Amino acid sequence: MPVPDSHIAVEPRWSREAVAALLALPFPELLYRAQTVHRENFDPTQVQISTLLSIKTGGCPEDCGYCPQAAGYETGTKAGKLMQVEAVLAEARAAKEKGAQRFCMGAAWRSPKDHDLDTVCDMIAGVKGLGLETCVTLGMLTGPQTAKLKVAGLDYYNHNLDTSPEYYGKVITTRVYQDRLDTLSHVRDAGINVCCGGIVGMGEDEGDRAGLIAALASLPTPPESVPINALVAVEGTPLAKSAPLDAIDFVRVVAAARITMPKSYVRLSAGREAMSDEAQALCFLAGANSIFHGDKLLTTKNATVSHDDALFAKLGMRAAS
Ligand code: SAM
Ligand code: DTB
Ligand code: SF4
Repeated sequence: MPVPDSHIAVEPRWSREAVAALLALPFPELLYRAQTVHRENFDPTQVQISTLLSIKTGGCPEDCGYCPQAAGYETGTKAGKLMQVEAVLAEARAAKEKGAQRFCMGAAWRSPKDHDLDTVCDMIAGVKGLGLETCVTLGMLTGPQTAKLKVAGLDYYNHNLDTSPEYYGKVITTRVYQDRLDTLSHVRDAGINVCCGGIVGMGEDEGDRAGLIAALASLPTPPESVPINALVAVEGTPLAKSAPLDAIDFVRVVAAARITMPKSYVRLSAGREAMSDEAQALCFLAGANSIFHGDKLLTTKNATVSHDDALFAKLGMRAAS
C-alpha cells in the first residue's frame, strides 16, 4: 500500500493501512517526513501551552478502563462537586500568569445536566474575559447544549476517540464509538473548534494505533487540536497493569498524527511526567507542538512547570505567543 504524499493540495483521507505503512517506516524516514510537514505549517521552535483544571472530579458512571475518575474502580480519587465559578477563575488567572494560552476545564460526567451546563457557561465567559482561550471536556453533548456553549464563548471542545474503532470495546462498554462521533459532529456544527485525540499504551497493537490516527484524520474536518496521551496507569483501574509503552513507538504515533493532520496542533498530553527529556525532544521533532502545562493534569501528576522551563531552555524552544 503506497504512503499518500503529504504535499498534495487536497487534504487526503487516510485509511488504517496507509497509516500503518507510515508507522512501519524506518524511523529516520518517518521523522524526516514529519519534520518536513511540520516546518511547512508551523514554527518548529514554538509550543502552544494549555493548562488543565478538573472542575468536577470523580464519581463518574462510565467504565473507561483507563480512568481514575470512574466510580466503579477503587483508585483513591475522591469524588467532589462542581467547583464554584470564582474558584475556577482564580485558577485560570494563576495559569495565565504561568504562561498558559488556553485553559481547559474537565468534568467527570457521562454528559452534563442542563443546570450544571449553565454554571460551566459562566466559567467559560469568565475565563474568556481574562483573555485566555477556553476549552471544556464534559462528556457527550446534544446539539442544543453545544449551541449554549458557543454562545458562552467556548473556543474548543475536547472529546477523544481514545483508540481505534476495533479496540474501543475492550476499553469502554458504557458508550459506543458512534456516540463519540455524534458529539464531535454537534461540536463542529455549532462552530466550536474540535480537540480530539486518544491514548496509546492500553494494550492495543500497531494496527489499532493506525486505526486511531486514521479515524482522527478522516473526520469530516480534522480536529484543530489532537491530544496524544500516553496511558497513565493508575492503580485500581482495569488497565493498571498495562505493559509500559516503548518511547519510540509513542514518537511514531506523534509523527503519524503530524503527517496525517498537517495543520492541527498535536499535543503531547498525559504521560509526560514519566517521559525522559530525550523522548519529549523526539516528540517535538516528530511534530508535537503543544503541551499541558502545570503540575497536575486532571487528577494525576504532570511534568512540573520548573522541569518544563528547564527543558524548553535546553531545547531552545518557547511558548507560542
Ligand atoms: N468525562 C469526559 C469524557 O470522558 O469525555 C471528560 C474528561 S476525560 C478524563 C478526558 C480524556 O482524558 C479521556 O477521553 C481520555 O482520553 C483522557 N484520560 C483519562 N484518563 C487517562 C489516563 N489514565 N491516561 C491517559 N489519558 C487519560
Ligand atoms: C486529554 O486528551 N487529556 C487530558 C484532557 N484531554 C482532558 C486529560 C488527561 C487525564 C489524565 C489522567 C488524570 O489526570 O486524571
Ligand atoms: Fe468518566 Fe470521562 Fe473518566 Fe470515562 S474518561 S470514566 S467518561 S471521566
